Amino acid sequence: DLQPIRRALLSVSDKTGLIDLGRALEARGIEILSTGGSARALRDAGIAVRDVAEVTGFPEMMDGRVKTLHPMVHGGLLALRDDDDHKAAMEQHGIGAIDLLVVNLYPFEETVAKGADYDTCIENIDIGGPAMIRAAAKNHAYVNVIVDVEDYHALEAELDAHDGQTSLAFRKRQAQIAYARTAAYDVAVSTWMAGAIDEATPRRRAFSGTLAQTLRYGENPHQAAAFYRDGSGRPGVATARQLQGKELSYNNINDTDAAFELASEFAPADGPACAIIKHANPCGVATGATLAEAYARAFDCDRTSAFGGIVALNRPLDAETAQAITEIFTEVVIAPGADDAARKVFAPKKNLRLLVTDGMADARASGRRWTQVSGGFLVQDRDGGYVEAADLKVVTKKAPTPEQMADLLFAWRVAKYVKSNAIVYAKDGQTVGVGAGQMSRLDSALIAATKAQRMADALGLGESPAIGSAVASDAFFPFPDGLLEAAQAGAACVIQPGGSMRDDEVIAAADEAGLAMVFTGMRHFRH
Ligand code: 93A
Repeated sequence: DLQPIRRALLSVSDKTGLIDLGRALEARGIEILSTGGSARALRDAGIAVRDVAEVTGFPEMMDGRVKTLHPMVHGGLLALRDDDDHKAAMEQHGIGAIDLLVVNLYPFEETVAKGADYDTCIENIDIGGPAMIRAAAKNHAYVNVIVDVEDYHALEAELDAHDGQTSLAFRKRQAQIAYARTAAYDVAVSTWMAGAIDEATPRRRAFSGTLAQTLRYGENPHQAAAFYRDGSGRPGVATARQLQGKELSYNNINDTDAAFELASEFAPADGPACAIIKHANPCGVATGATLAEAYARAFDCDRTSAFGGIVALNRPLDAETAQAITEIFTEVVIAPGADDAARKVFAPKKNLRLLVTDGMADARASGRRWTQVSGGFLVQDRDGGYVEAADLKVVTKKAPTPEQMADLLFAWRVAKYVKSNAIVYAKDGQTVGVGAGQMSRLDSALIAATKAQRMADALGLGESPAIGSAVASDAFFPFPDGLLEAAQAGAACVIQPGGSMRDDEVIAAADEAGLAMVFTGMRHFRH
């Protein structure tokens, strides 16, 4: 299974680590072939290199579009070393075996991310690189292929371990990585093209990811799991830096995502906001004059459920907020930064995970979300839906006051992140009762009212905070019952999409109960 390396071809866009690798190969007496820029870099460092152009007998041409696409290269990568026909062909055409291929591709993904124009993106589609990678990976019985700078050291360690040779197991693993790379590369190209031609539902669609972390287990301990990055670079749990705490679990990641996305609904410029998530649902969301106040108010909504929760903030964590958070058991805190004083407060809490992001996510950004079903998957635009006061239609005799309008919009934004059927009571920029995930909207309304009563009991309030509150429903009330339950709980105003066959009945019930009600014309199902 061991194969020696006598000749290598190095062709890399990212020159990181190239010189060290070149030296290590040269020291082993390996002949090095290389393309234009890579050859120059190696030569400048005093490493002996042969130009691929000399091997092929063709100059690099057409702006480099054709440099390695030649039988002298591909024959050297693909030939079966032990096959008489292949050996004869190599001899007849003077093709030398290439035992090691080190390639990293034109930076297509980075070029797109930089917002480059169409032609620049096209020019950054690497053709020769993937062709060589796929050829070398196919012939892994003999050939090594390395596509990640990260794996240069692994290659050197492998050569050290096997007296200058590589094992089949190593070559196979690298071949698998190589095909994942070329596949992901083409996914990036295809996804970019779908965007460029403005096609949301292309006939064929591919996804790819890069391993961020293998997880100890999935949703339950008997399920294996891993966490992948999609390469979009969007601020969030996948790209956050973990500053302290235990390894994130599958459920942590899922909940942290929900928490951060919800906190991102509140622009930092509009003031501090905090969301606390349990089992992917908000158990408290609030704004405040300070971040610590926002946290305290979010916590007050449902102190019981907040235990072991995930906290997301829309501003960098400060010491006062950090102090308050450490007073109960919290799994994860995610924020767009944390100052030194806050980090000091957290430091002794070894298990508490602190994640910092590069800013907040754009709540209205486009993008796609996908979910698997047996035998397929569903793809949809992410829910970037957003309403402002001007979009709302008052449908009752009573119109909401400006304060009520603010609470309606607040409750609505939170409801978007509550599993359907979602009912959210809110007052003064604070959730006071959340009903999530019930099969009947009436049950969600009842649960939210019960939660509000529990909040009153826990805080020793004289009356339910739902009294005088705004209530949001993620989808229309199909019957007046859910709405009447909200009125019964004390809600003074209602925000809901409208659009039910019985809207007239629901509006009449609202008028009768003395409620102000607005329609958004937009639904926020979340399943
Ligand atoms: O333009 S290409 O698609 N045509 C080729 O024949 C080719 N061969 C290698 N791009 C090609 N490459 C790529 O050039 C490699 O994948 C690598 O990313 C880059 C290295 O070029 P240089 O050594 O000139 O910096």
